[in-house]
Amino acid sequence: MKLTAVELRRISLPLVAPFRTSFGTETTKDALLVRAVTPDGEGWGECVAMGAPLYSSEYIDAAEDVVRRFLLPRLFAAGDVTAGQVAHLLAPIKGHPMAKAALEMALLDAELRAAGQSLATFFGAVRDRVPSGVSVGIMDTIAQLLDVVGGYLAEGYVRIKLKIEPGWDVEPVRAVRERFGDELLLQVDANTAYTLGDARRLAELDPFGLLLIEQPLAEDDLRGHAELAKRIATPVCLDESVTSARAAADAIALGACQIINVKPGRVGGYLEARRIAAVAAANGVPVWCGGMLETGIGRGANAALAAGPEFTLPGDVSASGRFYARDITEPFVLDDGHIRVPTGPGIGVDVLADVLADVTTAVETVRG
Ligand code: OSB
Ligand code: MG
Repeated sequence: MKLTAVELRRISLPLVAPFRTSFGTETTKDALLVRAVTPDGEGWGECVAMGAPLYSSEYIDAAEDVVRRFLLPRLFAAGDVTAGQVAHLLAPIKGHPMAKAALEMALLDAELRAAGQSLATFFGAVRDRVPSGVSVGIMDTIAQLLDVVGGYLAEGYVRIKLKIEPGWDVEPVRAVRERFGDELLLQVDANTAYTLGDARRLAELDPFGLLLIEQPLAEDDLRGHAELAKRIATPVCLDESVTSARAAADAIALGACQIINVKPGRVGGYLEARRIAAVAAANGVPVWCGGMLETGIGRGANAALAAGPEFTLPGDVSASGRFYARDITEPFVLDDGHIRVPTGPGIGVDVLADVLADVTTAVETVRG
């Protein structure tokens, strides 16, 4: 496809409640949307970089800058470009996977829309709805946590993930297990907040039968995760560390993870995310689809990814209402604890022009 122009749009959406993790508290979601314009139609991409480089080294202003100054010129210079070529064309630019992912996503959406094929079909989806888990932030009190978890369970979420950090780990897990029982699918996510020296503390989670502990140690600490995995009974799942299919293969070979959280933005796009799922499946490692507080655009694409055969665990693909009172697409809603996978061409969601206009803080069109 010939990329004629790309619209770069910044939006700001208020969150329904603050979302606190070990790395910070979010109250609004700022996102960079990219709209690829081609003679054969348009496509949307969402950059999941956050406002500050706290989850990973990327942040939204840097993503926009690298898109404008370094990535788009290479795509425009390529003439005809397919989504499958984007990663290769952009590889000389180091890093910035979330920025690259947004561009690849927009081209993939445009291609599939033009071809009349859904992203889910393209990914080889084996289900038309995906089980929905929810990521629960760190709270001020255990009582508040129990209220919030109870509310999500009443809504129908099939799996609960508690954000943890030193000082908010064993007690909240114990309280949730005591209140909601041993059958509840429960896991925790530390976002790198621990060190190997905390192994004994983390082993205190063993009796609670957690599905997994996500990214307890630093992003670059594969050896530490492998050692930790020997010292605790809870399966270790990696998020931040899995930056590519090669990193996934390394982590598996080292024994650093028994489960992988696949996030397209973190690994440079949905195509690399599919390769990670393939590497994991070939090694018998279960995967699930993570989230980055996506708007309906990224949420729809994540639902399609999670419909792939390798995604055997419930992911962080929640209803839009988990984060947003008003989304920029028709909201994804819970249907008996599941999210329906879009069936329309491309990502299969339509952007609501009036909402989009309301939440836009800046927009610019870059021409090739
Ligand atoms: O570590 O999975 C994470 C949100 C932002 C950054 C990192 C993470 C998260 C979540 C929320 O846990 C997932 C979601 O529902 O979008
Ligand atoms: Mg995580």
